[in-house]
Amino acid sequence: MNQQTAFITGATSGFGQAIAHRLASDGFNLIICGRRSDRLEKYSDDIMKQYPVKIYSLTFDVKKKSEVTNSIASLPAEFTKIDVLVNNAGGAHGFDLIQDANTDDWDEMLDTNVKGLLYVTKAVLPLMNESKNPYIFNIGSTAAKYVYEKGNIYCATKFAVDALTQAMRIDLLKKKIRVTAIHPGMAETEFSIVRFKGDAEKAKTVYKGLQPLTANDIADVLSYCLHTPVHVNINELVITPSAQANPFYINRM
Ligand code: NDP
Ligand code: 8X3
Repeated sequence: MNQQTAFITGATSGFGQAIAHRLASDGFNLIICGRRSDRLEKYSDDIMKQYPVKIYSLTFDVKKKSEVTNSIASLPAEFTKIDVLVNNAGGAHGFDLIQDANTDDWDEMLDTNVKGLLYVTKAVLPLMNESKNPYIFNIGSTAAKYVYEKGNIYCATKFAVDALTQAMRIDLLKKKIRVTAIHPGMAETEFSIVRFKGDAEKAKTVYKGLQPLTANDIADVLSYCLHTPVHVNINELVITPSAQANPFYINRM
């Protein structure tokens, strides 16, 4: 089989960065995306030094429909057959009761986690038509399964990702595209730093007294799903640290 290509959003940090490394080690060529182009260039160089793969960086904001469409339309010919789409870009902005929240934070989460995922999917799908093993991963969250205090809009966006994953599995059935939702629990990335608007100390307290998931744990699981036989579709995986049963029960030492 020719070398396959994976398109990964949110590859400048956390899960996306780890998934890029993992899929390069699995032999995939990559299209890595994010807004921080300096990081994309650096990670691209780092990965290509380690693995014999080709990488193309695309800098765009998933919230901006025309940026998404134009960036994907600008891909050079050798990157226009895509096998794997990883919809990972996203995050939480603010941690407030609904009555106290900043509505700009709501827009940021709804536009990124829901509409951004849809814009990217719509633009990438035509490039998956020739793939022999087309696969879409949507990164949800335990917040797609449980609503917790002050999670409100973030949880709503991840419930939407869960619903959209089910919708894609139905609508793309005849195109033979496998679709999997990966729903992680507590994982130490830049997620909490972003949620708490740059307050790294506050972000650290989220993981105090427990061993959180790492980005590599999620990359390993995604790679496992991808390497199951093509007649197998793992619909969803909910993955927490061993010290977390769900958002409400956490065993801190
Ligand atoms: P990070 O903050 O480390 O990474 C987020 C990534 O998303 C970055 O690469 C960022 O790139 C990208 N991104 C964010 N907004 C945009 C945007 N508007 N346009 C383009 N790219 C964007 O967090 P994680 O790796 O933890 O998060 C990845 C996904 O996993 C998110 O969807 C998050 O909700 C989800 N998740 C995280 C969990 C956790 O505990 N860490 C648990 C469950 C789910 P850049 O800023 O360069 O644009
Ligand atoms: C991130 C995990 O627990 O903050 O999606 O919702 S949590």
